Amino acid sequence: MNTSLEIILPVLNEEGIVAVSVSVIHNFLKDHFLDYNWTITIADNGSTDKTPTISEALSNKYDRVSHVQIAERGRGRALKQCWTNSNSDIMAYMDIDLSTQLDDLRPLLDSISQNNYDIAIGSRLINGSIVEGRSLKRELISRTYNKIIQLTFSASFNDAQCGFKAISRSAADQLIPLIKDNGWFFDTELLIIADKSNYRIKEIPVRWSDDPDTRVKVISTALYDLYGLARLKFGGLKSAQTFLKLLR
Ligand SMILES: Nc1nc2c(ncn2[C@@H]2O[C@H](COP(=O)(O)OP(=O)(O)O)[C@@H](O)[C@H]2O)c(=O)[nH]1
Ligand SMILES: [Mg+2]
Repeated sequence: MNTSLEIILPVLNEEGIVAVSVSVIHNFLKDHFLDYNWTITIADNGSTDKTPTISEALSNKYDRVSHVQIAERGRGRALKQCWTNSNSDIMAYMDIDLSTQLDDLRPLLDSISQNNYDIAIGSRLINGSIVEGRSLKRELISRTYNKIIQLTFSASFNDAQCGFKAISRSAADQLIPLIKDNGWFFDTELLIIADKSNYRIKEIPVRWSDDPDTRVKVISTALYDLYGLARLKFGGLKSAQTFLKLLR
């Protein structure tokens, strides 16, 4: 039986690109992912433009596309809710601006379905990755942030923040209830707790072409991320690990 797969597309005020991107992703999956039983979910929380109306129209146009509307903002909140409600064997998400080339989806998903990894993440910071158009400011903040994670938590992964990730059903069931953050720190929190609790994380080098149109407030997000790391270091990680030990 084919592995079931749900791809979540988190969106916030993306009326300019959501229709084109969904159509590109839909056609790509139709052509190249016959061996997966895939669906696409557009997850919107907080859009004030025409994104909800366009997303609803897309869910009517394509059988395998659906649209969920979540009351409060936060990309982490959207992923948590969708991953928790999903019935699929694998859940993935990607940024709607398609910064990561879709060709990188195959190794991401197969590492979970074929090679028994729990989580697979796109990485812009390992050998083999190609990054175009990223500003010096984003590049420096990203490298420094990931270095801090490695030094503080001896993490085995190199890029916590790439918007291109997948997780197995069982890992999501165990890990998602432990993730406190509902915003941008969600990814880092998930990865650190998983890594330190010996879940298997596969890092896939990606080809990333940066879209300068961003929802991220870079400086305040970086400060908030540091606060999140401190929260994990001074208690949060330990309590999550204790809980997981009881569970496994
Ligand atoms: N559902 C949801 N999606 C969001 C939110 N904030 C950002 N996104 C989406 O997250 C993805 C990455 O955002 P983007 O601004 O491209 O981040 P960047 O590439 O790091 O600058 C895009 O698909 C956004 O529409 C949010 O609060 N809720
Ligand atoms: Mg982007």
